Amino acid sequence: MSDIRETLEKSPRHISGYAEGAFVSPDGADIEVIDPTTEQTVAVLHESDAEEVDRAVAAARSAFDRGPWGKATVDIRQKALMKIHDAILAHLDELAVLESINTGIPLSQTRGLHIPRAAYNFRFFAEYINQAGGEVFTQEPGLMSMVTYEPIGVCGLIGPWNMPLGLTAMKIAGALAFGNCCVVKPSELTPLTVTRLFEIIDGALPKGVINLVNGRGHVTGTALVSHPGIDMVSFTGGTTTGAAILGSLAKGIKGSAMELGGKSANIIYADADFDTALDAALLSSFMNNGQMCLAGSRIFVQRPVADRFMEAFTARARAMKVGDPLASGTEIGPMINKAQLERMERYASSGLSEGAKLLFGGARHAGFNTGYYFEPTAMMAPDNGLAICQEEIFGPFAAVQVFDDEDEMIERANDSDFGLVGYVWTTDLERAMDTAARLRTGTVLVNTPIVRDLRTGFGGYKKSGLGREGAKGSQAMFTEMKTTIIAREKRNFARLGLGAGQ
Ligand code: TXE
Repeated sequence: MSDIRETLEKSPRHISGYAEGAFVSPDGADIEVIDPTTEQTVAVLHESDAEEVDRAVAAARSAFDRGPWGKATVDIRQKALMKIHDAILAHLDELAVLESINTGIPLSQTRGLHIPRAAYNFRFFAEYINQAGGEVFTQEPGLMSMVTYEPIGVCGLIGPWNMPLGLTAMKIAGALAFGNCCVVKPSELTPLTVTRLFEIIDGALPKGVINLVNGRGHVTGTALVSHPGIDMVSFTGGTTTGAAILGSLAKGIKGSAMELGGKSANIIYADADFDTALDAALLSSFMNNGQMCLAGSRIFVQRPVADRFMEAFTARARAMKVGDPLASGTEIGPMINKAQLERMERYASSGLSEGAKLLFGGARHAGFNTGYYFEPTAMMAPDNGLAICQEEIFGPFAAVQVFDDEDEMIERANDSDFGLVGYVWTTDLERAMDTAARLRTGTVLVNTPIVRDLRTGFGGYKKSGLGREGAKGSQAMFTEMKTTIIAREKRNFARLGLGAGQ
């Protein structure tokens, strides 16, 4: 495993773009891609500038407007999607190591979850399009109203750095499944696996159907979202960036799907199965190095079990193995970059200055000479108004609040700009159903940590986003709904111009 890292350090990979079925070497700025564990350069990204973006969009536009993909049979699209699925699994080990090197996420998670999930996205949509159809309404005699779903056209797909291949694959699979062509832009921090995907699927699709641009948000990203040749943008990333992209899309009246931030409540009632709720609280706060939009890191625990929870949560978190993401047994790796590490420090000091009590952690990890390591951290917050309870921290940082009254707690849980996920732990079915119904979030998970069932929609209320990813949600995102009304027999309707009384 670490020989891949050694090779990359000796000879950093060159990250470029892909358009019209071939790799291109853009003339834009060269940007170093850093391994957050070693702080060494593992790749040099040749940035796609506006001209390069234009070329990629033109390739997608031409493939959509004149190529075979939009009209390809379901069978052809299924075979292509399954080819990509198989290619990812055939490169599972390599992609997982690359992902761990680039993101700092432990190999057990990239190999066990992220890369298999990236592959599964393609299989899921290959199977889904076999069953997906339209609707026909025949309520009025002689009239038939047909609703069909047509590809939207050219999709700009912008991915984040916290699960680079898995989340971007979700967008690519959905866009292709419904007959679209696309231009993909991974995060400039983590371009390794998405770019590698383009290499391993080279030739699997007609030219121009899928294109790649690499670069920073304010250069490549803005050129892509403001390009008149795209029809929609599917974006996963921060809420502020999402708002900027929406502003740009509004000018061209373009569609969008936005998967943005979260600050999800994890509610532990006193009657919950304590040990399972504890296991899940650790996972929801610290998996993926805590860098998850769906982290359940705003923990509400009911008073009768609060002390017991705090004690056990602290002991288990302190025992977690922080280390090199490639080393076996590592449970938490470094933050994605120095900026994110400094952001953690800022939240630690803002929490304390606003009156939170430190349970554990709270500082840079002292045990490493290199790498952006932050200690797994939790603070007990006196109320929900603190910045650590309101803002998405995006790191291994939990904010715990104690509650007595159920109604008052639900009010606090909903007192958030975000509304992505809510977690509920109770053995009382009525309480579970009631809490689930009252949480203003796109997904509620009862007595389970996160489960992503692609047949359901995933997305957020409020500033957590627009639209849903998954089966019907992705269909809505990547298609235009067309209504065709057909008169099957001659109909009577008002006849103008025949003189009064006719
Ligand atoms: O993400 P950005 P950043 C949150 C998290 C994190 C914060 C900032 O709180 O700390 O966002 O992270 C591209 N036009 N999440 O700065 O900026 C960019 O190049 C077009 C939550 O890394 O949102 C990258 O490909 N594109 C989250 C992508 O947007 C632009 C995942 C995400 O970058 C652009 C990641 C622009 N103007 C961060 N500016 C989640 N919900 O899972 C940037 N980009």
